[in-house]
Amino acid sequence: MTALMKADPVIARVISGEERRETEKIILIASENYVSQAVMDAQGSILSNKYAEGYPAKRFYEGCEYVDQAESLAIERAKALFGAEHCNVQPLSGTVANLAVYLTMLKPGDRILGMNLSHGGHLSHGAPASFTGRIFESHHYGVSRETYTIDYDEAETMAKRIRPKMIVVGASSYSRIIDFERFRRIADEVGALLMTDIAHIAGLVAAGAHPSPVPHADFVTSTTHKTLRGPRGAFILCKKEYADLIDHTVFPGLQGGPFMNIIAAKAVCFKEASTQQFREYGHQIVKNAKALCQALKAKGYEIVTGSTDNHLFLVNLTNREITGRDAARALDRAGITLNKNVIPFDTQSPYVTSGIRIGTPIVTTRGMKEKEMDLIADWIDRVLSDIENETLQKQVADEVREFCRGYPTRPVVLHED
Ligand code: DSN
Repeated sequence: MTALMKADPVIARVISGEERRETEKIILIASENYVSQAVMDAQGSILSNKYAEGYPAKRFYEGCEYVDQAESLAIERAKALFGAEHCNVQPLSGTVANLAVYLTMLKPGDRILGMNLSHGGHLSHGAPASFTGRIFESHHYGVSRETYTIDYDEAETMAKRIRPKMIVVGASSYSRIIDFERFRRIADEVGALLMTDIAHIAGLVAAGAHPSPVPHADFVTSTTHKTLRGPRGAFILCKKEYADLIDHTVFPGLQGGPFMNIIAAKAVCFKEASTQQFREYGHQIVKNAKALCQALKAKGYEIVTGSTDNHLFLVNLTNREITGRDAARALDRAGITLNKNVIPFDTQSPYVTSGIRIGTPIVTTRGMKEKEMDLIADWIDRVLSDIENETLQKQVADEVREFCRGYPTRPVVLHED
């Protein structure tokens, strides 16, 4: 950062501060990850200088011979990694990717059926606060009150009653395997299209640690920066028959010039995710989530759905008489960063919440395994058992800082060719 330190020391200090935070704290935010130096090198490269509206070999600018190679590689690697017929790697974010699918296949006012945001779904799946909930007539399935797992029977009954044009499947705070095959059957029964948003679990799918929706869904959208451990951005997978339509919606429909540096970094990410080392990483994320979940359960914490099958779980703090907001703030002061989260049927507002969401992608990237999850559970429990005690929070923060020294923040990826 020598040049930046000279040119803009204030921003250089912001970046150093963030680097220290990421190094000294245990980050359990389920949607974040720490990328490799190779991904950062591509992201921070001169490819950011290039305009390349269009697609490889069909650009509106000259001089695209190198960025064409980057985009073609990203597309081919993503198709191979997920076994898909077509891939568009230009969407700048997961919400834009979802919007591109909707705008390709739906008209304003069409009915969509997605997972309830407060049960673990996503804003862009038709939530009232999102434009997707305003443009379309959106309906929501959710989880059962008894098990807190997706109520597939309810989803089927709703689909038969509502006859949606598209069923949207995917979640940002749901801890169990999603049965994509069952949703395909429901979609077929009512003649609906099926879109699955695997932003959270894409890395697990790539690693074979969660079933893939690709054989079942008409469209699969995802971000690249969560469990997949790539740059911030997104992509769309679809059947060949929709390829031209999707590409045309992304550009020129929704976006202008694609970020070619980010597309190159996506190519690096897809290459890294196709290694045996990444497959082991994906499985270890799940083992760590299960271990942390069990350790907290053994200390009397109530886990939504009782356990986890993926990279995250929710803790219901109602029986501890603390809110998610207070728990998340106290833990952050103690060097453990996570987010407050509504639990299904929560009586608290989304700003307060009754729960916290815990995810293991980052601690796994740093090389932590099951035994470290026990230590993390102990620190969480000590802080939450005496939530007003700021001296204790400082003491835990010191212990966490010391502990974190042993775990690097950059994954060292062994490329296999
Ligand atoms: N904001 C992301 C998350 O934390 O789950 C979803 O987009």
